[in-house]
Amino acid sequence: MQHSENFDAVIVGAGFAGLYMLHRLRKLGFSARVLEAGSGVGGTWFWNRYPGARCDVESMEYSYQFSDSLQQEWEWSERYAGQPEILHYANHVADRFDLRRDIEFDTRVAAATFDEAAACWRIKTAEGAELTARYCIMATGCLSSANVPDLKGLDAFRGRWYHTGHWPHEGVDFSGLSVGVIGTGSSAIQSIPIMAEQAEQLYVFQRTPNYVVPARNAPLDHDIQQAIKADYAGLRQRAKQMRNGIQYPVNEASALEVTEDERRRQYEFRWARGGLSFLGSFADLLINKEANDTAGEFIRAKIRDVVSDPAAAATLSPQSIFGCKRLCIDTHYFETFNRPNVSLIDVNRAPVEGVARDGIMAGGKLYPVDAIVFATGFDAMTGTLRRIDIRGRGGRRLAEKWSEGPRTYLGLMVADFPNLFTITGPGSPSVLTNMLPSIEQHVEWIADCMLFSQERGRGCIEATPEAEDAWMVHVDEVASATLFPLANSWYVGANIPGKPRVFMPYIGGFPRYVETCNQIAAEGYTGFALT
Ligand code: N01
Repeated sequence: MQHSENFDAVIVGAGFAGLYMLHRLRKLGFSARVLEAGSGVGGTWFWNRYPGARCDVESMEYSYQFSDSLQQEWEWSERYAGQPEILHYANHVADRFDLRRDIEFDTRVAAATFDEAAACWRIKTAEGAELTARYCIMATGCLSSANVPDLKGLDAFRGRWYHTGHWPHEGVDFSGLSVGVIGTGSSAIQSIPIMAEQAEQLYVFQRTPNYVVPARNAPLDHDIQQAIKADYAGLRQRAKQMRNGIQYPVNEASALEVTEDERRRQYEFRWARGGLSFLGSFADLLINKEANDTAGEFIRAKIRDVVSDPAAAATLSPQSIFGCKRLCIDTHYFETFNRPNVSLIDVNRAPVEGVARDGIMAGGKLYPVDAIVFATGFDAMTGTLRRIDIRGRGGRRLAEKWSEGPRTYLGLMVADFPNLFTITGPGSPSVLTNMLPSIEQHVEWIADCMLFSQERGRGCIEATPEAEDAWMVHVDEVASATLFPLANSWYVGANIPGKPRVFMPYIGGFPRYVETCNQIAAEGYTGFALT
């Protein structure tokens, strides 16, 4: 890359958000350059190559809709696409729309500084290049900064260790090895059954058990796929009416107003159907604790049915609020704990003390392992943005502004940071929705906003502090009307020691959010100032 190149926009990240942003801006005649830390496109699907990595949103919905020919021509092979297939799709999109020529790979953005005099962003890469751009668009993803616990002794460990979010591209063969997995979130729940088949011995270190429903993954029948494609617009439209942007039947009844038989029938129906539609079993599951408990107890009974050792079943049974952490979907997760080569360690009873040369120390005991897998998640939503040295007006640092938790207007812009956009930023529905439609909605809104600003003299557009304050109050209000903030989830930063406890995504629902964004744009970008 040449030094001091100048663009209308620099886009950080070549995942699904960055790819579409580039395509959209190009079509509107903006010059844009994407900077990507990895050596290929795909973002989360480029990095998360752990065994069993798969999307929990069905393939026909976890895909772009901006191009009808793209969605008509692409054939998905399974109900839920696996990581290799999604990465293949991202590469197909990059080639089909000739995106690579404007993407700089192996380039990590270290700093972005707003130059007030020149009204542009100066973006510095870790490799020493500098670019200037009127707009800086963060397409950095919500789950892209790995959280590796600071374990004493890890440096001296004689084996190899891995994080699920930075899995070696050549894969890992655990055959004949003793392996320790730390964490039991979505990534662990997908990878543990596969690692258990390979490894000689698998130790699973669990801090918090999770609610898990079966995925019921299966090959995607060609005729079913064709039938969906015949009315793809209809499916997309129905999905957009859903709170989380994913289409499934929602039962409007209260879990407490039906008979016990009817309640069980409804849960069994969802359990057999598989996937996230379990969340649609009853209308009050996520707002009424008593209703919520009925779903929790249904899943705990399923765990007791599957796991033959009652003590292990009890340890695997979550007591937390159902659905207020990301619901996990599995293929044979609980069954795996019936295998003779799998041991479950409850770190609440036997805290992990550190890593010794030959294994993991927990509860005063050495668990001998040849490899450690950290399935310990991410510094979600804010981690990546805070790690880049972003400075706005008056040299104000974003990390400092967000020291008590993220503050944005609509999850799209931050007051004092003109012409800086965050795709699916905190304060937007993002991780509570199907990410693909949320990304598309943001990309299109941002592109329109840039056009609006340009047509009025190519100045700066920025969120006003008042609009940001009011939006933050609203984000907090809608979250407080649900049970979500009560759960110790990464939505509130509970997984990262010292992270301020703030419910970060917007939980008012995708349709309401989209309507708000559209209305604000139609009114001439209320709450934004052209400067
Ligand atoms: O991470 P997580 P993930 N000592 O944060 C534990 C998406 N995703 O990578 O719950 C011991 O969920 C931690 O314990 P606790 C999806 O949105 C989607 O699995 O904090 N344990 C937890 O058990 C998902 O929600 C898909 O008490 C420690 C685990 O590590 C998000 O990514 C697949 C620990 C981390 O779970 C993140 O999922 C995969 C410590 N020091 C991911 N620190 C699908 O689409 C953390 N833990 C299916």
